[in-house]
Amino acid sequence: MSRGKLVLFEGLDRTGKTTQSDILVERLQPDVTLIKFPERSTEIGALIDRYLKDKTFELPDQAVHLLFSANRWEMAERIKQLLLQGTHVVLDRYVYSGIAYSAAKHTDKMDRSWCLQPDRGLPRPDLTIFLTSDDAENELRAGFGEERYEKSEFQQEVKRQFIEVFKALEDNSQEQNLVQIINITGKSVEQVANEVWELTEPVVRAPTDSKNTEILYF
Ligand code: NYM
Ligand code: MG
Repeated sequence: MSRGKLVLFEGLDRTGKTTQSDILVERLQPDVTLIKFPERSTEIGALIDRYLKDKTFELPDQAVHLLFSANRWEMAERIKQLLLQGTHVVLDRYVYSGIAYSAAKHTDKMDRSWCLQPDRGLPRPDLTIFLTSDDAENELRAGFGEERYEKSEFQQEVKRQFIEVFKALEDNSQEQNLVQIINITGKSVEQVANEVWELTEPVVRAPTDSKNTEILYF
């Protein structure tokens, strides 16, 4: 049996990741599970949720980074088991968000390579779709600004960090085309969903060979 595929949506806040992951999950029914990070329902997730919502709740940047990573690790075994039993897993944010948002803070010594270390060994997506928009379009969307990090200047720095992380990880990888970029500017939800499907269909339909039975890892 071929394993399920791991498909990840990344992007800035309010770029439609959640909408697009919901649509993709509908298309991949019935053997598919959606996992969103941060997974706010665990105890670690509850701390993260409080940190994001309560701007007076302070934690050292390093500690926050490790909490986000720990939150992925507590779901890692579940993700592996789902893939091995042939279920596709769609992720709404993951390792790249972890690195991009933390590195954008420019905390001393906390560069991108520091940020990647705690995530080493996590299952690696077969396809990552980065939803991006022309400058600041995401900030006009409803709800922007409610949580920590949802500030114009910071988002631009996160965007820059995302691009750098993708470049660095692609260069070090044997795999090709693991990261695809969709610019959503001026596109309808349906148009973006169609582009997502064009990228995803070949990946989920890939034949069973060794590349498709073994899980990739960061
Ligand atoms: N975020 C998310 C991080 O800073 N590090 C991470 O590892 C992850 C997964 O959480 N502004 C940030 C990015 C978002 C915030 O995510 C909440 P969402 O998708 O808006 O619920
Ligand atoms: Mg958000």
